[in-house]
Amino acid sequence: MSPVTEFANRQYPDTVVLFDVDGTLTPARNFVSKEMKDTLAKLRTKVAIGFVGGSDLVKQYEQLGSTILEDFDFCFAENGLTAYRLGEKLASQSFIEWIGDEEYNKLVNFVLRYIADMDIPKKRGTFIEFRNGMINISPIGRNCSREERNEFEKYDLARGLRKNFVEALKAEFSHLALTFSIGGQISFDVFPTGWDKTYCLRYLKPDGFKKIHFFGDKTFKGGNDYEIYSDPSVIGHAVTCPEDTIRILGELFP
Ligand code: M1P
Repeated sequence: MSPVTEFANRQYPDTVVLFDVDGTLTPARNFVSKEMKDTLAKLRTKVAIGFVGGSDLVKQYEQLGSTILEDFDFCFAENGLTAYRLGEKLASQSFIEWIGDEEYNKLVNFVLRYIADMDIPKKRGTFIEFRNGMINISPIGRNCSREERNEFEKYDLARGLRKNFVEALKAEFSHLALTFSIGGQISFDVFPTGWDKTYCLRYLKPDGFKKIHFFGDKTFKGGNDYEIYSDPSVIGHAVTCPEDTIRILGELFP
């Protein structure tokens, strides 16, 4: 079946709407609401839909539900470095193959030393999460509790801990084309420059969509939605929360 036919039953077959996850479809690292699920199901009768999150697929299953591969036409985890179209996995690249073990080890050693020297009230576990298309670094550690996560976010906002960490990494690894992106509450992502959310756009090309909408909450410069939001081929929508997403969708696709 040709790609065009696969979306021909939608009201606007040449349109795809992509969503960031945290802060756009769900509250940060939290669950999707019934209202959002119903809104997306209705939207899918009109256009093709997809999500593009910085997190890995496991977290997106947790937040968006166990049927994401059936509920979305396109599922893009880790900015699209893990990609599915109509439930089928698409070919991808990997961070470790790109960077190589030698440089990767230097990066890990620097990060762990830096965190060891950080004077912060709480440290938990999983300071580096190794993913397919990126690594995720968290000074408090990814397996902190929700309460600890909220506390850390406030503590960091007042002190710029992650900002300084990123500056130190940029200086130390200036010979590598790496991007450091603060997309959530307790961590930042590290990936090759160009492997931001615009990476997923290559997977939309074969379907020949004429309109690509993107909704995100971190659309400001330095936010992890900035590049895709400002891409010339994309119609960007900046939102403040999931309710805002629903409101704008209601105006665009009544
Ligand atoms: O989707 C935004 C970010 O969500 C998580 O961030 P944090 O745990 O810091 O709130 C992470 O999965 C991160 O990779 C992702 O960019």
